Amino acid sequence: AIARDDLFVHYTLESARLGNRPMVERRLADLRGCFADEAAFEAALRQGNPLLYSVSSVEPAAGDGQLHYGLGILQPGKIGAEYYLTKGHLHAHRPAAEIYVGLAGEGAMLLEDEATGESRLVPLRTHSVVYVPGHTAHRTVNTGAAPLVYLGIYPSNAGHDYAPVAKNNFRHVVIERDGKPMLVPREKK
Ligand code: S6P
Ligand code: ZN
Repeated sequence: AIARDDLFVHYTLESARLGNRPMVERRLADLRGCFADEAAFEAALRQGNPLLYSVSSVEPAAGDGQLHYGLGILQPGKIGAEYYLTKGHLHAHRPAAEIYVGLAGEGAMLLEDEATGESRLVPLRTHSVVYVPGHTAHRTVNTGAAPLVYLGIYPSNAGHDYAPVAKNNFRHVVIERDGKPMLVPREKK
């Protein structure tokens, strides 16, 4: 049977931690290559190596039909004009979809269809749910001034594949223009 503390898990929005599960932390230095403005990235890194996001996960059981979930907290900030973001990934099991529930803060999900390259920017905020289809690279961005807290629920066999995003990044970037988030094509290097 599934352990009792996997049947009921408490969290707070302040710590954004699921029970006592370990927090995986991603700092600025871990995001090398993700941001469009490399000079701004290196300049920011010379000032320090702040925590950008952390995720704690609950994995009650593996196997067909089972679910895992993770609670993420992404800090507000920008590198150049580009909002703080998560690395982004495809699921190793490509058909695996995911549900994101916004719990606090204001942000968006950048979705990119692996087959067509079509990009979409979908708001992620309190009282909203985002459906991430299978075969879709997904990255979370914080477009607000407060931490963005969200829950991601996914099939236990989804897995992470970071390699395609590490190699090609996303085709679009989410930047602030005139105080508002905007999706623009990434400039070719
Ligand atoms: C897992 C889910 C999230 C992310 C988290 C961190 O399928 O999409 O829990 O892992 O938002 O992002 P990333 O891209 O660093 O794993
Ligand atoms: Zn995912």
